[in-house]
Amino acid sequence: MFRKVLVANRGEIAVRILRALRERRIPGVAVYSDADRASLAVQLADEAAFLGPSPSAESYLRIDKLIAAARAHGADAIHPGYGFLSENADFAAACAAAGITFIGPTAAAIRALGSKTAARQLALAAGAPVVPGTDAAVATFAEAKRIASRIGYPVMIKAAAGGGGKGMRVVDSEASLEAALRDASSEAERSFKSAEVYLEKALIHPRHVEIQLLGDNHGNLIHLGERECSLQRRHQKVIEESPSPLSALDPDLRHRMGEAALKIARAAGYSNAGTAEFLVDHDRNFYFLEMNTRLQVEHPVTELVTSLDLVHLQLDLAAGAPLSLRQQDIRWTGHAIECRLYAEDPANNFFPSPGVIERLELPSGPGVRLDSGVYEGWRVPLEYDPLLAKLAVWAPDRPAAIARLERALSETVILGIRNNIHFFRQLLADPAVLSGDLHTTFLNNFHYQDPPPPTGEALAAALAAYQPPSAPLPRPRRSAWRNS
Ligand code: MV4
Repeated sequence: MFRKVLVANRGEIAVRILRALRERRIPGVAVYSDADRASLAVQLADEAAFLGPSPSAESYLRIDKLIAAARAHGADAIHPGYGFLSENADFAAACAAAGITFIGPTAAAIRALGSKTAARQLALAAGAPVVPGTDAAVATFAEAKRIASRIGYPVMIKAAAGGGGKGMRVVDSEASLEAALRDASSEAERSFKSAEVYLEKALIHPRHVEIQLLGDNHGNLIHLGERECSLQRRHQKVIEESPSPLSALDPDLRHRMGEAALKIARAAGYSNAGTAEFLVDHDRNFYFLEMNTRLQVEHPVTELVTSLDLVHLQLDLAAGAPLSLRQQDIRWTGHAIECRLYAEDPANNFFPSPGVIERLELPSGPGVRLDSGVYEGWRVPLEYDPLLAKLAVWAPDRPAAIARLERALSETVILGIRNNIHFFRQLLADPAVLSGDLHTTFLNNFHYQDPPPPTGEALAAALAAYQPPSAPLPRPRRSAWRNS
């Protein structure tokens, strides 16, 4: 096992990984930028390394500084978390070159899956279903026209180097194909420094279902079932759950998607944790979209239904241990749902709302799991994604899980910054969400309303209960989990 592990990330995921390291009695090194000097991760870590100024480009995205910090602290492995450099093949390669274990797949596997067209070809060759479309980037308008009329409109133009919706266009008819190709291609060039685009048949109101994978360095691969992530806003996931409500209708779906995901992972020589993303249509046909070569934000819902710890498993696998679990050992129990608590203003187009958390009451009780990266008095920096915490619940079935999540949200208080708690409370009351009839464009037509201000008795009670925050910052540094 590793001597010491550097966590090349920030926020709740850095805390999540440091917790696993502490449980393994492996010293953990946090990293921080100027804005994160007093972060929860820094407080909880055994050691901490300063990276530089707050902008990510000068701190969390600097491969050279991260490798130097790992060396200086004697870390023999780096966990990249999600986002930042987690899917950067050059970072994985730089770690390997420095004799540091990158806790994730090999640089070669990351590279092979990084191009969406290459990943499509790999899936096709492996016999997994992909959306009808082109096998490679389209070179000319004439070619695009031919392919589009073969697969039928509407078609979707996507960036080969993309992902996450950038450079994507839906085209309803040939008349708008040429302009859309030009737009998508120049957006792709600007965003990914590659103008390559390809075509797929556009699915109408698809669901987004993904399969969690685990592989060792000895060719063994298993899947841990699915997560449904159809509730998204502008390609940002809002709620994730496992199992997918579809599994209730079609118990065999998990098995078939799992097998498809495993074929793709085998073909890519995949190891460690990863996720195969699929679109699912109204007839429950599924199509491979892309592979995420990292631990995902929503991994807790899989952990809750499988009773496994993905970060512990990542550590074992990265250290070279053979998979300790066989596919037939995996059992799924109950239902888990997660929502992402953000410093953002749902009444103002979800605009980020950085600032000081004046008061923080987080929920607990049966079946509640909180992965938080913040504390009362913490200033949410404006430089990064304003995710505060993930609230995940487990219950025996989906209705009970939704009720539990509502209960937990009702216990949650975040003052000082705008946040999306009330948005979730409204969303969970929506009949479509309650019935599980979800799709990726659902939130385009969901209209949030701020709650009315409290009046009368409620206001009087709130005022009576209110205690102004007592000079909160900075909180005394915790000495490695012992409360000071
Ligand atoms: C699609 C699609 C419909 N048809 N592809 C969006 C992000 C990128 N990873 C793939 N995306 C989509 N690809 C075809 N052929 C609809 C989407 C899509 C979507 C996918 C997953 C989650 C949320 C989404 C929201 C809008 C569109």
